[in-house]
This record gives sequence, structure tokens and C-alpha cells, in this order.
Amino acid sequence: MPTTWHVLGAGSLGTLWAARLFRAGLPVQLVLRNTQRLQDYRAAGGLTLVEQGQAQCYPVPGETADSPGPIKRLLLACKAYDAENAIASVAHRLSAETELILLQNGLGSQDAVANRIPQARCISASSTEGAFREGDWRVVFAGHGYTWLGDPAHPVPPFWLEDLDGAGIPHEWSTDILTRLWRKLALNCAINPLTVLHDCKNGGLLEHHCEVATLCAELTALLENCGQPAAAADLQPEVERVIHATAANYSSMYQDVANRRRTEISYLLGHACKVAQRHGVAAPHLEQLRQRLITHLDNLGLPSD
Ligand code: NAD
Ligand code: KPL
Repeated sequence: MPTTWHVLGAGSLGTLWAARLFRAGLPVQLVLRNTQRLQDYRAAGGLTLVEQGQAQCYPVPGETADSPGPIKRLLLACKAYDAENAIASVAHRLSAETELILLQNGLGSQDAVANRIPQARCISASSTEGAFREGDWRVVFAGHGYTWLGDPAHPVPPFWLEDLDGAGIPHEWSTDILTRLWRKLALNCAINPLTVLHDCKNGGLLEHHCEVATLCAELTALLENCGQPAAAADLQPEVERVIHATAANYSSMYQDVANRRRTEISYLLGHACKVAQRHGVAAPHLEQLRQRLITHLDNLGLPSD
């Protein structure tokens, strides 16, 4: 009997994963917040995934977080700021046999989740796939990419990664997942807040070369001094390459702000500043950037934590 994939977080990435696992014939259960959400979901008839303009509805079964029954395999696919509460809602269903994939961007939420459920194995993920919600229970697969998975505490991959092969979810096991997460965090810190503050696409940062270079220098020093030297290597040229390659795009933080959604600032820039302080690394420009961003979000009436 194959193990059921529980998916907690029926948003963009949760839907993208649940639909692909389900259509590969694997058992999947969507875990919803409460009975109202479950009723809404059942009324919709399933999750709709739009790929290359074609919409397909997948009747993935749903349940609530307080449904009975153990959870052995869980994909946690909510925002970083929701991860700790989301895991708390199903903690009583997890055991020493449970393995989880944490699909959150940034850093900080993974440790918070792992501390809540010391009995379970937590696998961190970093994804370059892109998806967005077009409506409730309807998601557009917007950009092909890759998901790196890894467990900082245990380098051996779980056998069930073969389910991802079967489901056509491009992935790779990484023995240095923390390096990947830190590298992505550094890229996001050097690009995303400035696009919000300068109200521009990523390419608009070509006009703010000095500001970007100063942030890259501080991020490089931070990574080198907090035990992440591999994530520091050639950071600035990569930031510049990403700015060029994504010049026509709006950063994810820009899109969050434009759509009046809460950002993941605390798990990106906020985490970088916290770690800098903990390690006694001077990061005045990162701290000033964080303050400017918080003021900007406050002025817009958006959450700044
Ligand atoms: P999303 O907001 O689209 O979906 C999150 C879902 O989790 C929402 O449906 C929300 O209602 C649900 N949720 C939150 N708390 C819950 C709870 N307690 N119980 C049940 N459901 C709960 O978010 P997303 O875009 O899928 O992003 C998830 C993570 O992946 C983020 O950290 C994001 O930065 C990262 N990421 C997203 C993309 C993308 O293209 N969307 C790409 C790379 C990384
Ligand atoms: O990941 C990104 C984002 O927008 O969140 C990029 C494109 C790398 C910019 O930081």
C-alpha cells in the first residue's frame, strides 16, 4: 500500500504538487484549515491546474487538519510566516515515522517547524518552479524549474523521491541544501527589496548598480562569517546575471506588495539582519534597507513582519 502524500497549503505550489502527484496515480490528501474551507473545496469539485493555457480539474480528496489518522508524509506548502501555525494544527498526527518536505522560501521557518515537531524528519526544499493563483482552487503553472531537496541533519535521501520521478516533478537531492537556501536568500535580499523601494522591474536595478554592489559586499561578508562561505562565492556577478536574465520581470516581493499581500521579509532580509547581529558582522546597509522597507510597508498599511 503506497504511503499517502498529505499536502498542507492548497495555494500555488501546493496545488502544483498535489495535481501532479494525483494524476500520477499516487494517493494524495489535501489538508484544509477548517470545515468551511473543506465545504468550499468540495463544492468546487477539485483543484484546477492550468498548463500552457489548458485547464484540467483534479478531484484530489480533501480533509481538515483535525481529521483523525496519522500523517506519514507531508508537503508543507504555505508561506514562511504561516508554517509554524500550520504545522501546529497537525502536530498531533505526526510521529517518528513522519517525513515532511518544507517548501518555504527564505530561512528561519524551517528551524521553527523542526523545533515544534522534533519527532519527525524535516526535509528542506528550494524551488525555482513558478505558479500563481488565478482564483480559489485554480492555479496557473507559470514557469518550469527545479526543486532541490535536502536534510541538513541526514545526508541520505528518502526512497520515496521516486514518487516525484513518477509524477514528473523535476528535483534533485542536495547534500548542501543550506548553501542553496542561503544563496537564494542572498539573491532575494540584493534584488527584491530594492525593486519595491524603487518601484521597478528587476531590470530597473541596472540604474542602481552601486546600491546593489554595496548590498552584495555586505551579504558576501555575512555569508563568509556565518559558516556559509560556499553561498558567498561570486555573489555579485550572479546577482548581476540574474538582474539581466530577469530584467523584464517583477520580483516576487514586488508582486506581493503590488497585490497588497504580506511579504516574507522576516524570512529574507529580516533573517539576514538577525544572523548578522548574532555573529557580530556589521551590516549597516542591509539594516538600513530593512528599515526603509518596513517604513514603506507601514505607509502602505501592509504587515511589515
Ligand atoms: P500561496 O499563498 O499561494 O499558498 C499558501 C497556501 O497555504 C494558501 O492557500 C493558504 O491558505 C494556505 N495555508 C496557510 N496556512 C494554513 C493553515 N494553517 N492550514 C491550511 N492551509 C494554510 O503560497 P505559494 O506561492 O504556494 O508559496 C509557498 C512557499 O513557496 C512560499 O514560501 C513562497 O515564497 C515559495 N515559493 C513560491 C513560488 C511560486 O511560484 N508560487 C516559487 C518558489 C517558491
Ligand atoms: O527569486 C526571485 C524573486 O523574485 O523572488 C528572483 C527572480 C531571483 C529575484 O530575486
